[in-house]
Amino acid sequence: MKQTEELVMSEELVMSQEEDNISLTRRINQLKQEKKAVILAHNYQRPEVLDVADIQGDSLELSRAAAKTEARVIVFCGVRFMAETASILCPDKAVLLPEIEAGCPLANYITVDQLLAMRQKYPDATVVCYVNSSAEVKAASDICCTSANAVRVVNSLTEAKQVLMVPDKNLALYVSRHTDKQIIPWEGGCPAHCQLGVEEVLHMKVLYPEAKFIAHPECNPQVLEMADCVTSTSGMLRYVDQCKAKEFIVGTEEGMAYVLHMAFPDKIFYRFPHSMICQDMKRVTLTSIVDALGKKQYVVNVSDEIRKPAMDCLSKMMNIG
Ligand code: CIZ
Repeated sequence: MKQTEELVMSEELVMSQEEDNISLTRRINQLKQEKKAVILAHNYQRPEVLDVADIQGDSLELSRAAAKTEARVIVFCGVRFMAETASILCPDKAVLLPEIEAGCPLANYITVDQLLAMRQKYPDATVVCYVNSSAEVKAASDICCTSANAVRVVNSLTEAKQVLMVPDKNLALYVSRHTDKQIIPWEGGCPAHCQLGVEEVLHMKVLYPEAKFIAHPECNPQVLEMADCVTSTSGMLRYVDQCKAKEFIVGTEEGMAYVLHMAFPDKIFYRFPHSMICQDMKRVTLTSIVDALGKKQYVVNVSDEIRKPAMDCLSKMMNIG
């Protein structure tokens, strides 16, 4: 096939994809009204999914939005632990996860039995679980944290000398540099963040010497040492807003570059070429949202037995902020 023919074909494909997205978006908006639903989307979702969301943000912001909403149905465009969190906070609402297989490899690093065994090994330790954990693990922990408030949460534990942090080792190591408490990390990590290496960061810094490097605390410690700012996705939005720089290298899941671009169209955001992609986050599509609303699927429930202690763990965090 000649190059011009190929170009025409790919332009046609893009146009037909755009038309599909317009009609799917229309359908989603209709269904949303009919079902009195709200759509929440995590910052790592696909651009077209972020575009149909009523609220986008990080886990903490979305948890707060879920707790406040008047809607009867919450469509959670994210991964399972996020929908579980919304269900724990809003037991009287139907929480839908559009893709049943959207899980979190980081959350899967620890089971409740492993956590209980660690509690026996360190009976004096306070257990802080990252929000990327199952409802059962939250129920067996003392307090939850997100990447936005992890340091604040740990430092709020005035009585605790020893803190067991699960399941993200890099986040735990990052917190240990900002507290005088003894942190015991769990050996878990986010595959998308852990794959980012020093060499790739150096390469980008050489290509874009004026750019600030912003990195998520789920990245490896050596990578974090190279960052101008280490923060959560909501923290990245605040940092870029306050920073005079015009260019940024984005050290987190690649979806965040789109969120930053939409918020600051005058600034430039570089993704890593071997992108940091969370395949689970990308499972949700406009079609799966239409199906979620139309067929009321997939309902995420948390049993009362788990919900009560998990709620306790989440409320303690939310009271800290
Ligand atoms: O807290 C979250 O939502 C996660 C998983 C990352 C971030 O920093 O937004």
